[in-house]
Amino acid sequence: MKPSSIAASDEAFAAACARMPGGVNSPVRAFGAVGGTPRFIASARGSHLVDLDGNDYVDFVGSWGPMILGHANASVHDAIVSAVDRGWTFGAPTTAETELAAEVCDAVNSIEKIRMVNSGTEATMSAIRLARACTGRNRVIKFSGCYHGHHDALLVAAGSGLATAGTPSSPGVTPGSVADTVLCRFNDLDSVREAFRATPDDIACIIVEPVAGNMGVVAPKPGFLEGLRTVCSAHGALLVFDEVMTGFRVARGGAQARFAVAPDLTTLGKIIGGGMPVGAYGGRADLMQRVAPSGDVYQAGTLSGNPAAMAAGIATLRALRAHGAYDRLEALGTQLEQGLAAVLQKHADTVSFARVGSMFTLFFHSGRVEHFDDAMACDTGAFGRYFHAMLDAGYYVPPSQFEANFISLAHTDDEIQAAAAAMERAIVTAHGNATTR
Ligand code: KE4
Repeated sequence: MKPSSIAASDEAFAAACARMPGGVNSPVRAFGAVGGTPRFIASARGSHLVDLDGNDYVDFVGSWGPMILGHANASVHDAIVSAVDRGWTFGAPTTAETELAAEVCDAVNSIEKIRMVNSGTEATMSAIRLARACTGRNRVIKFSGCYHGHHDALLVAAGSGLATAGTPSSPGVTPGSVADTVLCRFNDLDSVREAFRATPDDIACIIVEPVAGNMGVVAPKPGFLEGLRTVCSAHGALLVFDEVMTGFRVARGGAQARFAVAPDLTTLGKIIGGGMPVGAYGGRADLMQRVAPSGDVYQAGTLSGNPAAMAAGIATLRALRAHGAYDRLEALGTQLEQGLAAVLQKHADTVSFARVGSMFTLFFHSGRVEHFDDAMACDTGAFGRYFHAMLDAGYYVPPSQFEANFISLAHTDDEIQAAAAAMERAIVTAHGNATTR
């Protein structure tokens, strides 16, 4: 089903590019990795997006994870409107902040106290500052291919070899700001042990996506997360789980519940804001007490905890308490994977599929993707042809090989079955003659 027209998106993109870098407010949205015109969205409801030209898409991006209930969910909508009717930000405490804090703390056992911020980037930046303050140490271990937002210390490219000090991955990030950032390889405990051997007493924390979602979905190998816990405890370093994507996604208690590994600090975002700008960091009370004003670790935010955003998050997390919500998400993910079994077997030499619960990635790579080196070996040209075949068929999937797809509670069995069939056709198309877009 070719779109009837994308003339309105073309026009809107030209106007946007005249005013904003790349015509977007976050790079991945610009279709740079896949080519073509980004679709400007006019509206969304449930599992569907509609673009300016009236083309309808089944959505597997879900605003990059927050829309786990589906778009324009009635209870979330009503909660936001009700909050807005009372005035939507005061710069003063409200009970809504305590309500959302309680929802999160009650669901995530390792979080005894929490601080609301406005994005995942703010959450991870603040968590690292807190870890350094609480340990009196400087170095931070992160993993190649894991993304924790765009603050300087973690915008680090893979240096040569493993467990090496990273190099800036963006102009404007100074060598000094990444001098204490050490890069290891995801799913490779030896690279972590090597880092601790090099500086056993100066590593403040390890920050990790417990299920990587930013190199495509890469699950932790058995023992990996447990190994990080052990090595941190042995060296007095803190374990920080960046659950901005996995929090309330892969389980109500997050990946830490699914994999039964308790971090010292957790960062959150996306789903806890229900589509409004919310991030958070939290964990052991003795650590969180160091955050101003109860402690001396400074962090602040004009709109942190604003009641309209809190209302969206509270309504979303309360809706996720519904009996069977996560069983349903798991069932939809399983249905999709089973629907792909035949094509994945037939094309096992060129594609593989990774899924944890309701987040998944189709890799144009043979065999499991276990770390960033594997992900970097993907055939991104084939992925681009797959992407456009899906878009033309009415499916909005992430415009990059290195992202996660998300299933929501608004997706129906029929939509999942049809999506699997569309993915099968798109894989065949992707392997066809390479065509320019
Ligand atoms: P934000 O600052 O974008 O709210 O969160 C940063 C962040 C932190 N940690 C993890 C694990 C994340 O996935 C993210 C942001 N995720 C991307 C999607 N890969 C957001 C999409 C975008 O950058 O436009």
